[in-house]
Amino acid sequence: MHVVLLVFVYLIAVAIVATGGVLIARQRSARVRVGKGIGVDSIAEPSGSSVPPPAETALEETPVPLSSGMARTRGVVGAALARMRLRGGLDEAFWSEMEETLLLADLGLVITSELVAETRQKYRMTGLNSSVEAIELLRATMLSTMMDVDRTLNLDGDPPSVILLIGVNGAGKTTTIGKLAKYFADEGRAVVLAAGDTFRAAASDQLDTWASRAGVEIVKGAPGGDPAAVVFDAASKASAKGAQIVIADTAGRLQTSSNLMEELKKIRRVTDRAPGTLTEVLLVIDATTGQNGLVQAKSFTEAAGTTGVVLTKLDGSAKGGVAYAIEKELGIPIKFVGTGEGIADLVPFDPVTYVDEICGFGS
Ligand SMILES: Nc1nc2c(ncn2[C@@H]2O[C@H](COP(=O)(O)OP(=O)(O)OP(=O)(O)O)[C@@H](O)[C@H]2O)c(=O)[nH]1
Ligand SMILES: [Mg+2]
Repeated sequence: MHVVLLVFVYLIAVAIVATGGVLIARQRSARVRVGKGIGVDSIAEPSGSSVPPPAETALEETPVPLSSGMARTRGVVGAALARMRLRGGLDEAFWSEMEETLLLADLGLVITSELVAETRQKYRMTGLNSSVEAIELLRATMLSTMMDVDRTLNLDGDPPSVILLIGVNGAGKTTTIGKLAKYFADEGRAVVLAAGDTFRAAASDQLDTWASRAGVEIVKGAPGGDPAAVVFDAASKASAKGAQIVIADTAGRLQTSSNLMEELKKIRRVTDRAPGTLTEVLLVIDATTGQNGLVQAKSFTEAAGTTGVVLTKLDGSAKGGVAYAIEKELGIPIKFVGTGEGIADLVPFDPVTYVDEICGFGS
């Protein structure tokens, strides 16, 4: 009887220890995923750095590379062009098919026609009749537009460097800010985020969570307050604290809304008067919007002087051709690409990988 009782007590003890372990593990993972909230109105101290780095952090911090992020484009466009390469000789239909295939990547009708015409002209000069040569010339033609572009993020001038993110609703501005903040923080730079989206109620809390995860500071304003004033305050705080970089969020807006585009101009003007230097105005474009991204790029650049594009959600799109269209037509460099929702899923734009995936030379 005593033995049975002892075994029973032992089993209960084992069960308690096991359940406690699971709960502790769950709490740890929740802290890592969500991060600690920052409950200070103006400027908050870094908190993410105190979180121990368990295995999940390492997983989360492995960026999805550009080639994997372009899997959909490769599947639709790259695969078709790779098949065309194997064809051998070519005829008139080959060029129409090349045009139709590139249109699937949403390069746009005009840009696609120009690109195919240019490739075809170069091809005529080879005197060959080979589909391999033709697709290789397409690749070379695309690269000749994209290779010699300066894609470095400008941080020159009096510190802090202010980086402003603009774009339509839901493009990925706030998420990109979180990723950039983490990137700079990992490099050992002091970063202050400016919660310049004072329009949407939950926007500054969302940025707060990213600040916490990246372990950087944040300056917030009153809900409905002046976004330009928030950016000014963040630049002033960064200057006072000796922080090198300010990354400013803005509310999403349609490029057709003239009032909101005027507001962007004001943010720019006020930032120019703030301490530091406005070094980058990054337009965030959702790759799934395809050709509309080109329209957005034109309008936002007229209003706010875009210095570079961040193309987000390329992982969810086969329409990444808009990156080529933007560089070819507007000459605005694509600087970064979003390849996923994780904090590390922001990679520098690499034209060789990009063109290879479109033309079917990718892995
Ligand atoms: N798959 C994928 N999702 C992304 C990427 N970038 C952002 N997202 C998602 O896109 C959604 C919108 O992102 P936000 O950062 O809130 O977009 P926003 O431009 O700040 O939106 P507003 O402030 O409402 O204008 C979120 O669900 C993000 O997780 C990316 O590169 N890949
Ligand atoms: Mg946002």
